[in-house]
Parts: sequence; structure tokens; C-alpha cells
Amino acid sequence: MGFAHHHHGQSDGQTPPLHDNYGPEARYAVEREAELPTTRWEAEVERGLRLGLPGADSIVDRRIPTFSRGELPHFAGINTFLKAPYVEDVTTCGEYDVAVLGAPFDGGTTYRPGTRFGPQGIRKISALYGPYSFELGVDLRESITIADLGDIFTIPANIEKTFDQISKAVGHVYASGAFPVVLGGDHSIGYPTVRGVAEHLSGNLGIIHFDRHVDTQETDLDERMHTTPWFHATDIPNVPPKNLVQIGIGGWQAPRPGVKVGRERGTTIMTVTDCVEMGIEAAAAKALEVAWDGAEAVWLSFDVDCLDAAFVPGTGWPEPGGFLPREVLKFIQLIAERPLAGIEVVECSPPYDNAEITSLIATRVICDTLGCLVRAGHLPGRKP
Ligand SMILES: [Mn+2]
Repeated sequence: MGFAHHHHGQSDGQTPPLHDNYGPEARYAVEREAELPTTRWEAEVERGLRLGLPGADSIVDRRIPTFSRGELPHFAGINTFLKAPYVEDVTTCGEYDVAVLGAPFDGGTTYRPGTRFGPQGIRKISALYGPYSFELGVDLRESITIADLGDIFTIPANIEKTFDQISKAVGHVYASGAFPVVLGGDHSIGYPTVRGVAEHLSGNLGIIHFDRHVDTQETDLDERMHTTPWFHATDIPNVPPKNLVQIGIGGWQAPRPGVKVGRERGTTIMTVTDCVEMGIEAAAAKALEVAWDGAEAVWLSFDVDCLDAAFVPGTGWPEPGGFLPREVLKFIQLIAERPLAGIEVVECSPPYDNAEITSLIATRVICDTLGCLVRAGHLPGRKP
């Protein structure tokens, strides 16, 4: 890489017509790139030179500063999410379109821990990503502003106090008008995140939940754990279970007490086979229909273990037979054609990861969600 991919190549502004060898997606991608501005990229270069000093005399490309400031080089710099500015003053988060916040908590895990390091792992590998997606034809840098608020102060020995902290933090971000991106953390955080958003709505909140596990039992090991968020979330008056759609459920780790609760409350479960055999397009349409039925807003809760265990070794309860990454990414593209209230990505456990691949897919899911929301015109989003 380097700077070359930021050049547009045609200095005279003339673009030759595309030949006919492209498929429709590649054609869309190549055509779209020509329409994307470079305004904020140029501002980043200018800022880098101003704050980081112009590069040494031997540096030929005079856009390179002495100190790395901004995106490049990808391996340098401080690990915020996508190298977004670290915004220490959370009272200002509403000035940004998107606010990333970590929920480093693994006190709800019932097998492998380590998700307290999930936000660190996701931020670290996110440095590998630029802000531009080829297929989506979106450049996040040119379209939206992102703040990294750092992490919520979780209380490792107390689940309930941690839940209260998470609800307060997520509620603050949601009320500010910034789009919340929550980096888990184990899946117990699904209950307090939803609680934090729901209290700011006058209508109902639907939930689109990707997972191999139902997570609908009331307690596990005598507490509210990462196997229980949706029992408690759907006890909230404006989070009805009829708007909870659970995608990718299956295998040998879906506890019977949770299945019973889902049956009694009328949640909707879609297995991997159901989704693949009806086709991802039809499955996404069904998921949207269920989640949005009479709802004011929809929350996306993405457990990385909905993917086949081969793709997510760094997770709390890996389960073979899950989705392929491309199936999940297609699913997300379709879901993000409607607006979202926010997204959480949970159960990424870097201590069990190999070559950062679990953190990599967690990052990809977030970037694709943001990119698709931008493409669909939902970001920049609502402001209070
Ligand atoms: Mn799970």
C-alpha cells in the first residue's frame, strides 16, 4: 500500500468508458470510486504535516510527515478503532456521527473467558483497515465522523454494577445522537445495552441477534450470565419478544431452558440451514419483518460465534456448523438497508484467538455495518 491508492490517476479529470469485462459488482465498485471525494483525506494530510512536521529532506512524497499522524503507516500509531480520534470528554460525543465504546467485561462467561480483552483486540486489528470499501463504494472518512470514547469502567467482580455502568454509558451515547458501536465483552452485555437504548424510546425496540446460542434462559450458574441477556431484555416493557429474531442458532450448546423460554414468549429463531436454504436475501427480509414489526428502532447484537468455529477460535463457546463469513456479510448488507439504533459485537476473546482472525471478523462486521448504513443514507443519522 502506501499513498498510491489515494491517487485518482486521471489528472485531467477525463475517465475513459469502462470496458464490458466487469461483473455488476465490480463495475459498480469501480464506477463509484470515481465519485467519492478526497476532501477529508487531503485535510488529514495537511493536519499531519502541521502537527507532525514535514518529512525529512530525503522523503520524496512531501505529504509524508515526520511523525505518523492519521491513517498511515497502518502499523504505526495509537490503537483507537480505525484510528478514530480518542475523545476523552464523553460529554461531546454527540458532535460525532458514530461513537465507539468498549465494554471490557467477561464476568458473564460460563466457559472460556478473555472477552474483557475484546475491545483491545478489535481496536488493534482495526488498524489494518482503511476507511474505504471497494465493493460498497463507500469511504467512511469522507462520509462520517467517528469518535473512539475508550472503554466503560466495568466492575469485574460485580455483574449487576457493570450492567448499570453499561446501560448508563450506552444510553448517554444513544441520547447524544451518535450511533453507538459497542465492543464486547461477553454477551451478558446485551441486556444492559438494550436497556440503555430502550429507555430513550417512546416506542418499541426490536433486536436482530446473530448467534449459535439462544441466550434466553433466566439464570445460569445462579446469576444473569452471557447465556441470559434476552430473557431480561424482553422483560423490558418496550422490548417485546415478538421483535427478537435470533439468526444462526443451532448445535449442541443451545440449553433447553432457553429454548423453552423462547417458545413460550414467541421469539423467532432462524437456523443456519433455514437461512442458507431459503437464501440470505429471503432470510434477511424475514429477519427485518420480525424485528421491525411495530418497532420504533432496531438494535443489532452480533455474537461472533454465529460463524463456524473455524473462523472464530477466539470466542467463549465455539460451535461448528455456523455461517461462512461471506454469508454473514451479505446478511448485514441487507439488514443495514433499514436504519439501526446501534450495534454491539460480542464474545471476541483475544487470548484464545489465532492470528487475530476473530478480532478481524469482528472489525469487518462493524465496518460493513457502518459502510452499508452510509450507502443506504442512514448515516450520518438522527440528531436529537
Ligand atoms: Mn453465542
